[in-house]
Amino acid sequence: MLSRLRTAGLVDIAEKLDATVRLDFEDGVRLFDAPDLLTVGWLANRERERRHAGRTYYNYNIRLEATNVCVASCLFCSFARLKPGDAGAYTLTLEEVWAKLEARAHQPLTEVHVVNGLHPDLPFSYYTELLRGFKRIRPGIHLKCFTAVEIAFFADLYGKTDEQVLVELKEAGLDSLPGGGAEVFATRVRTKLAADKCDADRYLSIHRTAHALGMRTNVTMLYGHIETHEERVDHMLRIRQLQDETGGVQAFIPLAFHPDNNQMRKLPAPTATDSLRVHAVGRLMLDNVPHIKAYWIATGVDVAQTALWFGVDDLDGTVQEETIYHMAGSKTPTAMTPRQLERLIVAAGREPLERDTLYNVIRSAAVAS
Ligand code: V47
Repeated sequence: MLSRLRTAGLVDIAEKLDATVRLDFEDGVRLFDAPDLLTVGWLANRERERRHAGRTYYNYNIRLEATNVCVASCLFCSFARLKPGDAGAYTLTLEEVWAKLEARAHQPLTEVHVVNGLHPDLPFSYYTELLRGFKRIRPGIHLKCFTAVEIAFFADLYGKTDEQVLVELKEAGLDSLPGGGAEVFATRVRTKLAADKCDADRYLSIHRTAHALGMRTNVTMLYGHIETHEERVDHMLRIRQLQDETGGVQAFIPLAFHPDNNQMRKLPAPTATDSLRVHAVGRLMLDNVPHIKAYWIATGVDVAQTALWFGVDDLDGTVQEETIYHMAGSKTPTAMTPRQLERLIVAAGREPLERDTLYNVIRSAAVAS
């Protein structure tokens, strides 16, 4: 391997990793620029195995999107509709959203993941009642709901501080925050793609506050559009900095840009090799974040499975009811059963473990081929 590392120009990075010396900004850019993807992947896999050996996590979850009405006009979004009444706009009643969870009474779900549009007219009680209803239906279920962007929007709309919003949602049953809305932190990209969203500092500050309140969060990065390698590394380093402060980030989730039915449809989707590389560099740069997740709905199932040798130790979960990516052109199934996930993991030579949202192991599967 030494000669391969030498040819790839990555010996010094391998040595730093061996000595547990942190990689810096330039190292990150070099990992993106190095042509030899397999060597980058090999390094990332070493870091993955140091932390998790072959263990690979997934959970039994459901995704619900209560409304797609959204005052923001993010260029990459195919899901949102600006106003109630616009073609395709929907807002479910609380009873309709709860009914979706009730319909899954037979499934041993452990998590509900909710992301909504930024709806201008709903009362705050819609969200608190939504959470309370979920807990009434399934008292033990973990509620991973509302991105930091939604928290900022609620604070501005309802005249509360970010912390007040988080406290009130927590009292109503919120357990953790999903990682959506991070997009790319660099101002150049964020103002072009997602001008209406809260800026990077506020996104990170909301995660900081959530951590101080005892909640865990995930952080994403939308890649494969107009961002540079430098901007990707900058994004990762801002997450690393937050994590040094709080330790509350559970997983980093790169999200592959999907170009269908949105204002960026002229751009191609990222390639498989780019997807593998982003996950691998994420593992290498984010030395303090425990898990790197390949969201199979975004990467595609085959790439997610291959990524288990490129730094990834988590495949999200069963998902079910996904719309954001399928409206943007994802060709994956919208759901996978635990058995399907386990088969994928075993076929990749890894060990499947069903986890809850906080990475407590629920079941270690012995899966037949
Ligand atoms: O923030 C929207 C992205 C995110 C497109 O926390 C798009 O466990 C690609 O955050 N192409 C929402 N991406 C999804 C999300 C998520 C996913 C999986 C796990 C977790 C977690 C969180 O979806 C948005 C945005 O970055 N998105 N449109 C698109 N056309």
